Amino acid sequence: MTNSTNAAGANQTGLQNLIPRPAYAAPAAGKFRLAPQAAIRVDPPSADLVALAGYLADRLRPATGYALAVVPADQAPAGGNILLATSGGDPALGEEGYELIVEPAAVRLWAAGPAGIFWGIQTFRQLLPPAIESLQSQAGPWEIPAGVVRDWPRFGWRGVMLDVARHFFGVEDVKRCIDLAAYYKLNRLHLHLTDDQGWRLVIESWPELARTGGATAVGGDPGGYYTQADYAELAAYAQSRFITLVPEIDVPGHTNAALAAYPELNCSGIAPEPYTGIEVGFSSLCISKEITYRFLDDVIGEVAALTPGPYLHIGGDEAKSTPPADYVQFIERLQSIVQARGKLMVGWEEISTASLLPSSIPQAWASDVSKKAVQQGCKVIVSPGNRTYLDMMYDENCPLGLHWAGYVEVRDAYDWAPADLVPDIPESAILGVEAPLWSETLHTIRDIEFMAFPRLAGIAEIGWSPAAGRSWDEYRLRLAQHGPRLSALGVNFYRSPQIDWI
Ligand code: TNX
Repeated sequence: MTNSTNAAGANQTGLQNLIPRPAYAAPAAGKFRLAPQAAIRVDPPSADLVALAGYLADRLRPATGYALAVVPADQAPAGGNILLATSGGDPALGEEGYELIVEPAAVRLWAAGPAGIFWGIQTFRQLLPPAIESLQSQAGPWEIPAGVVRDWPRFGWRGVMLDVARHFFGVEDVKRCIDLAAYYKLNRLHLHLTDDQGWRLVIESWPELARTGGATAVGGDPGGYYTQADYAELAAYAQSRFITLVPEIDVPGHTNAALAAYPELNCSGIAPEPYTGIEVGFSSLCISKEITYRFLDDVIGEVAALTPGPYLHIGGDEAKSTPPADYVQFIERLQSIVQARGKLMVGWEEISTASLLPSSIPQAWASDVSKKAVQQGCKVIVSPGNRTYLDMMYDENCPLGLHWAGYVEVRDAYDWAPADLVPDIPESAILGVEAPLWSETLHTIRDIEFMAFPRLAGIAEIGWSPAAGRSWDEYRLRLAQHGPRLSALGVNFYRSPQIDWI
């Protein structure tokens, strides 16, 4: 950011407290005050922009109590109003970039397309006082400091993963995760839908997967599953927040729930007991049986048809009960199935030992094996366990989480660079970052919030913001200012002792 300091005690304008830190921001003199009669002008009055204006109005109405009418730009003056415009947006800012100009007289938000407008709206929300996020009416004034933000993302993949298999989380919980992710400009929600302990999506051609496989969860807790209508609703909700849903069907390991539902998927022909522990690596689909591939084609076919986004994650991790040669053959055959269903295959880093299409995407989490995929022309998602795993305990007193990858305090999750992980994986081979939240120890949305926040905000910044000009020392000051925002959003966040919360 230019013309601004961010030292403790300096005059903190809203522009200096944005997370993710924008590519460019410059303060100007004066303030814009949102007034009761303000309107949201759209140019052009397309369905996309009218929907985005409605989304913005919905965010602002509860706290302000203002009507915030949505009107075509040519039917209301600029003065006192907020403009959302794709006509005249600068294509150089890219599909997700935007320009926000705040002047005392008006607010103008431009982008080449709707995604940029959506991310610009998140910036605008963060410039308003934290109380704007309250669902109860609050006293204003609703002022924001004047200035200019020109902003675009560093990486195209800015993800968060939720494990709904170890414990199940319903549609409303997932929608809340989507909304909170969007606030920090994340654009991928990876849903880990299947594992040893539960199968969470109805597959019409194999109904016992959800019926039997969905009944269990870790610790004997209640299971659950999404109907296909639930799943479609989540995908559409994510899309309305410019987040692409990435479904994961984890094979060939992590499959006890499927193997328990269908004995014929086992090499022995005998179904195992349902599993509610938290060990990994003991289950495998039967690589040598043809029915395994009919099963996969049916499952992948239904999931692909339900999924609007281009990606389908096939897991592939910790297949310790699948011999390595079988594993490679299996992944290569599965890659053809995913490709035939029109999707790009994503898999955990272990898939890198197979022969991959350059469009297949490994997700690095524990080793440097993904460099084998980079050598094949693939791009990688980085999710290092000791930095991005939101299920790692913050410290030894953390009431939730695991610690096999170490304790991950807020600084650990923020103070690293994707290109520094593996020398053979340069930034040009990195698609982006993702923070997985595994749910062995989590039961409620409050638990999810506690583990995700505030670490997820830091991961989001690594995904969005240029490296130049940001550092832990200044980030921790910005993050401190987000305490009241997270509180107003009702988020049960971890009050890390590394942050001087205001
Ligand atoms: C490793 S990361 C796993 C998951 C566990 C997680 C717990 C990865 C691809 N596999 O099965 O839930 O550790 O932190």
